[in-house]
Amino acid sequence: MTTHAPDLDDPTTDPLEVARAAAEAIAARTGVARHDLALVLGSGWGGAAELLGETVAEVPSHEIPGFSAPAVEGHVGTMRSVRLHDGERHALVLGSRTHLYEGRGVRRVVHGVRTAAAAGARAIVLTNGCGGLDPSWAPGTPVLIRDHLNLTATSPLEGATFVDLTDLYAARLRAIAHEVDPTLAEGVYAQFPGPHYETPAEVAMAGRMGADLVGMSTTLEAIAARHVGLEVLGISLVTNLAAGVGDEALSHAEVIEAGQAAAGRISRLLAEIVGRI
Ligand code: 8IG
Repeated sequence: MTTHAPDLDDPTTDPLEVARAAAEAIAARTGVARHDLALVLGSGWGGAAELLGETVAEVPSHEIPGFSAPAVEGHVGTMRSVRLHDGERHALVLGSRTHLYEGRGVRRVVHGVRTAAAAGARAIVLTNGCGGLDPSWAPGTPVLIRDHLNLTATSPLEGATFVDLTDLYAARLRAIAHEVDPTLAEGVYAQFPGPHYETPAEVAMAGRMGADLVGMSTTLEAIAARHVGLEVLGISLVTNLAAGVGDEALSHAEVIEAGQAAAGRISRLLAEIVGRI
């Protein structure tokens, strides 16, 4: 608990006002007045920010207005300010996210993204762990998000807020990622509400609709990011074959293992991409 920030759950509160309060608290707590870009670390990505630069401050997220404590094992409930290797820019690393399935409302789900923009970020890297539909993507394969299917039946935007989502996942940033790793695959990410995994029939449906990846995050955050003018890069870590694609049952232990196995590759990938953004 910190300040007298407005209540995010009060429908008469402007969520961007809470984001500004959060950004002020972050500046005060980290001593970094302005963050140039932000990253959200999803399942399996916990250690992937280690090579970005030097951590100059670390703050428990729930001490910043509008943020709540993480609910998922393998997620880290802290945010960090990292000075990048150029010695000038700073990245705000959000070590956890609020998922839609937590039932705390869409405003909480996208609060980190809005806060990043209020803190000065121009670009955001959204990472996640997900299921893959392509059987050639072994657990531990990173895949660039080219586009998405928002299957949550909701939006982070309220009222008549019409936002163009053409090129939501910025072609400029995807080109940088391909430069760093020419072998990176691209795919369409479908967000389901969760928290259960899909049935095999639902995975088959998603595939016919154009999905290559299935998960429980990212699309609402990407929409909110575009709304506040952030450039968006999305990277999924395939931690398991989606239900019915392989023969194995899905488990959260498998998710954590795949993240650990891929740690070196995805850490280098993130650091090199961020260095060029
Ligand atoms: I990690 O197979 C992870 N998150 N919806 N389906 C969905 N979310 C996921 C999956 C998956 N794996």
